[in-house]
Amino acid sequence: MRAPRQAAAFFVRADTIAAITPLAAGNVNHTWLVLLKDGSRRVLQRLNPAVFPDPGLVMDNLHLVSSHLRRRLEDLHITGLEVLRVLRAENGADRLPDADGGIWRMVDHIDAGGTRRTVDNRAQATAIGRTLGCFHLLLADLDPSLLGTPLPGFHVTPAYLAAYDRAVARTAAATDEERFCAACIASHRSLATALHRDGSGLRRQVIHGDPKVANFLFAPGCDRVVSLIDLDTVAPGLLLHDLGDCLRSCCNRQGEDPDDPDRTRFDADLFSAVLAGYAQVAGNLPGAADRALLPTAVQVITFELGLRFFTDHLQGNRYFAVDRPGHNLHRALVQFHLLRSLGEQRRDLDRRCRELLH
Ligand code: GN1
Ligand code: MG
Repeated sequence: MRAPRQAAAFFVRADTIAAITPLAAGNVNHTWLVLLKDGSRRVLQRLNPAVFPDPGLVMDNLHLVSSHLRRRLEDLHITGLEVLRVLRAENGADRLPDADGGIWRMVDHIDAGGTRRTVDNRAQATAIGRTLGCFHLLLADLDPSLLGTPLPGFHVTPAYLAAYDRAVARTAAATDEERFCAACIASHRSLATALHRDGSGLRRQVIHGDPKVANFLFAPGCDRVVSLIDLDTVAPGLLLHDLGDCLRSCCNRQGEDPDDPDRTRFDADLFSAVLAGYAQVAGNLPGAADRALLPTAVQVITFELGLRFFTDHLQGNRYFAVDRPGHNLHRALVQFHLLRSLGEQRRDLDRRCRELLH
């Protein structure tokens, strides 16, 4: 793997670079902030080849979706939302391959925005809901068959469950925390197929694939969203995958890596706030089948992410980057406590959903 400075120098002249610092961004790719001598900023990323088998396809999807979004924003005269812009080297290339199959790319830094790890209030939750609604609405007319599949098996919950079954057969749960995760999986197995029934009537279109809180950029000091970033997982999928994931993330006030996983709760008021924002913008995009299964979808995606973290823990942390031993187990515990809290509030969430989406 190249050094970041060498990769950055492929996209911008080496003598224009002032500093390169790591950005604590995602769980799978590496990201750096590149400061240029003229004061402007760029974002340098290396796509992890162990996760994305065909990074070129990720780039093609990114171009297709970002240009569609820009065109639609212009057509509809929507202002205030920025779309990620891929930068090209002097020779026109948008990617620099590494020998191991990974690729480097550079994107514009959206100066108007900063990330948050958690949602702190209803206004932020509503702003996120509105932005996701807008994103879905803008992509509703993009032919999904034009996009490749960046991550085979992504959001195929039964396949994650099968992978867990294989992993646990080799490395059985040994500690109390591992046994808690295994028991939680055993009692929620039926969730794996809840969104995977043929002829379900659920809406399919191009979706974001990873609309967690940290991927919404907020204007500094206020509760306005300026961009939805991280378009590596854009692909054909269910509207409910995005809604489920966004709600899973937004309604967990402690975030995905708190000190005390046992205290993780699903916040029903934030659920209403996200849905209210979404309904304002994209109210009639979800059909009757989507609306009926929405609270289930939040449970499915929470279960799925818990499974993914726990399986990765059992397999020796091959997929998600970890900071410390037990990190993926800790992350899995958070999702399973969230799942328990969701189950306890299920009837209330159904009622809120019926009131807000109709
Ligand atoms: C990963 O890499 P990042 O942080 O954008 C993962 C998502 C998970 C998320 C949980 C490609 O996203 O599916 O929901 O972690 N992305 C991939 O934080 O697997
Ligand atoms: Mg991501």
